[in-house]
Amino acid sequence: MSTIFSQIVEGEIPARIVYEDETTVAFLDANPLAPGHTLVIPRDEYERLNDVPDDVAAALYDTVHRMVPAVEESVDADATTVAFNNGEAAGQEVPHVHCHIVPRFEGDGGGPIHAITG
Ligand code: D5M
Repeated sequence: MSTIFSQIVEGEIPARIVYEDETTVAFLDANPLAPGHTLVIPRDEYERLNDVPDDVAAALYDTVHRMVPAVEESVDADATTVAFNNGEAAGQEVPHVHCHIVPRFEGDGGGPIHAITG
């Protein structure tokens, strides 16, 4: 049974994809904590960060690194919270590694985000 994110990668369910390459895909979170909340995933399904091979981890970081300024610019954010929920006890609901890029705004009252979850 493939994860909901694999179904997005395969085009089986719709998503607002904002970037994709050979190894990674970025799309808007369906339950955003702020406008522009974006998820970055490897195309292949790995449950946890430690399951991700080095080359895929490097590609994932590269995409996050590109997407952070693009996301900030797209919604005129002052900053971003960039985080992984890595494991169920940390609030990971979808067992397919994903990096949250959450736009932050001066005075948004969020403080440091301890748990990023939909
Ligand atoms: O975060 C899982 C995130 O995935 C949560 O913020 C909602 C988002 N989500 C769930 N289903 C979809 C679809 N179909 N499209 C876009 N975004 C989705 P976690 O860290 O696992 O709690």
